[in-house]
Parts: sequence; structure tokens; C-alpha cells
Amino acid sequence: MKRTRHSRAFTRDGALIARVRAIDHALDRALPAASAPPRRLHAAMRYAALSPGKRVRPLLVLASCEALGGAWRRALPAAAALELVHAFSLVHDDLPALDDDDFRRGRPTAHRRYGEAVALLAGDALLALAFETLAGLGREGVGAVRIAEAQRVLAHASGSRELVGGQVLDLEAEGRRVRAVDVRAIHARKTGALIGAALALGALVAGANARRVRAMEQLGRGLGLAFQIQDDLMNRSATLRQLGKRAGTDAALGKATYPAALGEPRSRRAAAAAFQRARGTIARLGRRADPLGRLVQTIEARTR
Ligand code: GRG
Repeated sequence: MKRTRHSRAFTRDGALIARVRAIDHALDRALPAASAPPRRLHAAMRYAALSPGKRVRPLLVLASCEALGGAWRRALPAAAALELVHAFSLVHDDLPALDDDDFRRGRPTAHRRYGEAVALLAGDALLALAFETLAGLGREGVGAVRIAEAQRVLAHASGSRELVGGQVLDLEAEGRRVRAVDVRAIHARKTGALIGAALALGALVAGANARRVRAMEQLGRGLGLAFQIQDDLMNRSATLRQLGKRAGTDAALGKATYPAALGEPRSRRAAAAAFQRARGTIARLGRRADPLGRLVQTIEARTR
């Protein structure tokens, strides 16, 4: 199966590109070498995690840390951990038992490239590796209590009450008429929880108190909702070349999406309102949050 290149870069911002490189370096170091046995499993894990995604979630971890006065480089183990959970979720989501997709990030999906059994196991191993990688915050001088709280936040966001649970609700809603409130509940779990965890982890590394960590998590949840509404809208109108994954799949599978429940114009307004609320919250954080504000603008303007 041939590759299909993304037609547009996610960002041309030099500072963001430098951070994506730092994130990819952290991922590369966290992942086992492709030459280490079992080679096929490790090659599949590297294929899924290092493929050219936007790295939105780890970028948010770094920007959240910086917005609260931390040095963003100290948050790299948390950023890599978040991206490893995301990579696991994409590998499993693409499997024939779930969305049965054959393209992701402009390449054949992991199960197309490595077979279903190895892709399933690579997803499992990526999830386990995320928690091992998060423990690397200790090398950055983050205290054990904060690391334990970061582990709890990431585990909760990845589990049955959030990410995996959202996917089950998503499956159950397939082919049914759904109300906006139901779609919102699915999106909050499937996408909002992990983006909320990204902002919470950055805040934890920065040394923020519990109230501030919760406030950052809420900011992330709002952003996650806006992000998933964008995803729903692009799935209807964009192309395989633009997205690096098949478009039109939500309608074909009868998925619970914002446009299906509310129509396109109201969905666009809902996403814009969620971004505006996020921008307002970020502006109140002061100048140190400017990079976070610019990242959110980049996300709002995305075409893939
Ligand atoms: C345990 C069998 C089993 C399944 C779990 C966790 C899960 C299935 C599915 C997760 C749900 C999911 C994939 C939600 C989609 C969220 C989303 C918008 C993904 C696309 O994110 P981007 O645009 O992608 O950030 P890139 O490729 O840029 O990283």
C-alpha cells in the first residue's frame, strides 16, 4: 500500500518545530530499538509512535508547564508519555474490530503494516511504556509525590472512565440517532480527557498547587472538545491527502459526531466558542502563557 503525504504542514512556527524535534527525540529514546528482540514488536511500536503526527498533546504538556513558570524541557518525559498513550489509542482504534482504518498519518495503519496480532500487542506495549517513561520525571528532579499524582492523572484519563470508556460509548452509539448532549459526553471522554491530562501534567511538573492543576485540566478539557469537533468537521469535508487518514468514515459508520447531531454551522460555532473560552482563560495566565496561546491559535487554524 502506498504512502500519501500530508498536503500541508501543521505548523511553520520555528519554536514549535524545535519542540516537536525535542519531543521526537524523547520518544526515540523511550522506545526500544527496532533491533532489540522481539524485533517485529519493537519495529511496530516505533512505526506507530514516531510516524508524523502533529504532536499536539505533548506540545500542550510543554506549553502548560511553561505557562506556570516551569522550564519546558523538564516536562519532556511527561510529554513523551502522553504521546505514547495517544499512539496506543490510535493503533487500537484503527483495528478491524474498531474503526477498521487502513491509513493513518499518511501511511498504512500499524495492523496493515505488521498484521493484526502484532499491532494489538504493540498498542498494549505502548501503553505500558507510557507509564515507565513518565517515571523518568524523577531524573528531572520532580518529587515522588508529584510523579505518583502524574501517574494517577494519566492512568485515569486513559482508562474505562475516560478514553477507553469513551470509545465504548462511541461504538454503542454507531448507527443511532444521538443528541448533542450524548455526543458531548463521548467527546469529553474520547478526546477531552487526554488533552485535559496534558495540561494537568504540565502544571504538575511546574510545581502548581492542586487548585491550579485542576484549572489547567479543565482548560484542556474545553480545548479537547473543540479539537474533536474540528476532527468531526474535517472528517466530513477534507481529503485523505490532507488528513493522512481516510475522510468520510464517520458518516459511513454512522458515528456520533457534532455535525450529525447539530449540523455543520452550529458545530462550527460550538468549536469557535470553545476556542474563545480557552483563549480568554489563557490570557488571564499572563505573559508566560503566550507560547500556550500561540499553540492554541495554531490548533484552531489547523487543516489536518
Ligand atoms: C483497548 C481495544 C482497545 C481500544 C481502545 C482508546 C481507544 C480504543 C480509542 C481512542 C479513541 C480515539 C482514537 C479518539 C480519537 C481522538 C483523535 C481526535 C485522534 C486524532 O488526533 P490527532 O489529530 O492525530 O492529534 P495525530 O495523528 O496528529 O497525532
